[in-house]
Amino acid sequence: MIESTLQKHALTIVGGFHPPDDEWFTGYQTALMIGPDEPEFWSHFTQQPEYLDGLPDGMDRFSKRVLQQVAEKLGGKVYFPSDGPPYPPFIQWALKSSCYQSPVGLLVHHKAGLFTSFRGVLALSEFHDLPLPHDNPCDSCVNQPCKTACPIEALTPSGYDVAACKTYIGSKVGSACLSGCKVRLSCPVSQNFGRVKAQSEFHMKAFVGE
Ligand code: B12
Repeated sequence: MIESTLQKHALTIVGGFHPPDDEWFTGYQTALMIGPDEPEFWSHFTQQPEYLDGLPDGMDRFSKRVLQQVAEKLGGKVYFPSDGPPYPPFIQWALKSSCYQSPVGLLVHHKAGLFTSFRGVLALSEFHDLPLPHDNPCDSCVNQPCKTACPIEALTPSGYDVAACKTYIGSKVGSACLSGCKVRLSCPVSQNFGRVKAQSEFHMKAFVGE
């Protein structure tokens, strides 16, 4: 029922966990990490008022409207990755929910690969069964192309140089990265995920403009 409600908004359950009784989840027994349902997400989102109005943070505004409605319907609450600073610990939550740390630091997921991302986390008071766990796809990835895919070695196993990445993408020679981060694109799992190029462009433009 939850999955079909989310699918109407081109969203899906990426993973979940049964949370501890901490500052975020007191009174809630289930946490579900919600992400875009690819490849439908982009064509759906671009028909929504938050995209069409051309105002800043359209995807965050869309996520808030839709997931707040879903949370209300289910009697739960929702946290968003952009709620900050200080930011809710999405990375820690993801690591409890079928996501792993890849060789380059980014999160990796068995379906999304390095394109793993979240639109929110739903906190529900009932105990729900969780999606089945999956192995880390990097364990069976022989070539690990992500380690060497960045043309300027800004994102490698030794870390992420955000300033160098932004400067390069903003330059003429680096503008090819605007259609998608080469590291994320190099992941064999990501390549079968169906992330639309226009969506990658949207995120990379937002990233460089920050
Ligand atoms: C701030 C932030 C950033 C900052 C990081 C600043 C820094 N490193 O100094 C900037 C703007 C650079 C950034 C960039 C990106 N980010 Co970011 N980011 C966040 C955010 C909103 C908060 C992180 C935070 O400060 N947490 C609090 C601190 C205390 O915890 P922390 O674990 O130490 O946080 C660190 C990591 O999150 C890391 N980080 C954040 N993003 C990224 C991206 C990469 C490539 C790496 C290696 C590390 C990294 O930087 C944080 C500060 O050191 C999270 C959402 C969330 N609520 O967690 C998303 C998040 C981590 N980012 C995400 C994404 C998708 C990206 C991008 C890849 C997307 C894009 N194209 O815009 C880009 C990278 C560009 C690229 N190569 O494609 C995803 C996860 C991706 C993944 N598979 O792991 C998240 C969860 C957002 C989401 N909606 O799903 N991000």
